[in-house]
Amino acid sequence: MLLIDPEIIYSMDKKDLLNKANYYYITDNESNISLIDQVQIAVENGVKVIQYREKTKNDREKYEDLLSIKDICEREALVIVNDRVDLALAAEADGVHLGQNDLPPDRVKRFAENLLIGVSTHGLEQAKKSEKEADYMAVGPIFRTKTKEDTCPELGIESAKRIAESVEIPTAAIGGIDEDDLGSLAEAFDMICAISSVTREGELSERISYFEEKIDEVKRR
Ligand code: 3NM
Repeated sequence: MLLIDPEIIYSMDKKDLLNKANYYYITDNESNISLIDQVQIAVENGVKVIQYREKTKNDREKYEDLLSIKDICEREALVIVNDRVDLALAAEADGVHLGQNDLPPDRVKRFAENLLIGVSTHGLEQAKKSEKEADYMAVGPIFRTKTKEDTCPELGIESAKRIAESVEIPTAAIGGIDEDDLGSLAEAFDMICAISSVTREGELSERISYFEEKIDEVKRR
């Protein structure tokens, strides 16, 4: 009998979820809804990838949040930890998302081989490099964002789309995106991430399901 290591099967499931993802949800401290409730609402509305981004809590609180988030996601959505490889490993999350000043992705892959690795990229050169080292990449900022400080210059839609079309791994557009941009961006990007225009405007479940469905509709065309 051929026995397949459950870790290998799970890693196939992870890639499968990544490939199905449309709207990429990042938790928002500035929402009036708790992070855990945000995740619950996102998963109920079909989101397949959740990034835990939390800048105020201590490590123990973050670890405990991650355990709760994993329970909610239960293999229906990926749990990706922003920046912190140690927290991702401790909580047995699905992946880690690394910025250009975080640990190098090729190094992380060597000691954390089961983690999916996402990388933030801000131009073509970084994207071409990350393509060889990461499982997916974010490309941004597309527009000016108020959510993150010290971002790189805005890429604009056309230049960001050219970057997405020139790499082979899944891509997520990020930075200042609202619903008017979904039609154009989803022609080139696999995933779209918008924080403030979803979490701080209107009813969260309606906003998420609108983004999820709109991106899916454009990708199916
Ligand atoms: N990373 P909003 S822009 C977390 O360019 C993050 O890498 C960015 O938030 C990058 O949708 C950004 O509210 C914030 O503009 C995105």
